[in-house]
Amino acid sequence: MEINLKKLFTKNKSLILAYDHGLEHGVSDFDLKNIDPDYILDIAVKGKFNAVVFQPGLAEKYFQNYKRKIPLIVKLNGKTNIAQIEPVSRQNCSVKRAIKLGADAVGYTIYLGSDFENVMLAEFGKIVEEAHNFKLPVIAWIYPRGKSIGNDRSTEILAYAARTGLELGADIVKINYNHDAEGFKWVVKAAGKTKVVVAGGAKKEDNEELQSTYEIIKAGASGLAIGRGIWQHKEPLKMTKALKKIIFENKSVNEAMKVLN
Ligand code: FBP
Repeated sequence: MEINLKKLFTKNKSLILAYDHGLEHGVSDFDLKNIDPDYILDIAVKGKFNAVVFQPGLAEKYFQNYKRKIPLIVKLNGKTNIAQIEPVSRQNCSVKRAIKLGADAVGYTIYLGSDFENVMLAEFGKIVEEAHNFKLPVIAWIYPRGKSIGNDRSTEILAYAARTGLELGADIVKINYNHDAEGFKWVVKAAGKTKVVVAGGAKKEDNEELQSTYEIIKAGASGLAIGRGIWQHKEPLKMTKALKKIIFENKSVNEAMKVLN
């Protein structure tokens, strides 16, 4: 079945604003400004992001005035970082509830290689089936993690993560980048027709952020699903503009840096 990804892409590329950190990391990522979901929605709309990612609670309480202003991706699972156990993240929101909340796509995290990966793989399969019945795109965050995983950023394991997204029917797979610019071409290849977007990670220096983005785009990835690198930035809209130069306009790092200087 062909799933229409048009809403989430511009010229076959995508820049998504992730904001599920309040659950995943707790409030330690936030300051007085970015703890407020309205601040994030304002950036998402003014920056013309391809979508914003929320857990269902934020979607319910903050997104409702933003319907049709910005596409919404509702995360269907999530966990805190408090329990020091093998990583597992169970579904907390149904596809139907996500649709009621205005979702244009749904997301789900799989900790590949965890003792509990079987639970997440099975749950994800059901989500893909249900979401695709509603023609809703599905995004898999696939993070190799847990005691069986040695190096969670090796090119081999990232390619496995990307491939897992394809095998399970994800329309988009969100993975980390390991700064192996050549090797990442293989990672993207492994994802086949599933599109690859990359997580931002902890906020970096501007030129480092732009350089990584340049490399992943050159490797064939479709873009970023970035959080902290934008909303922890002192000028989020300028950073957004700089990233867009690389993602949508194929500009160099130097040209993108001009936006920030
Ligand atoms: P960042 O760009 O801030 O890294 O956000 C991407 C993201 O995947 C979020 O959607 C998610 O909450 C977080 O990273 C997960 O972080 P971790 O790798 O620490 O589990």
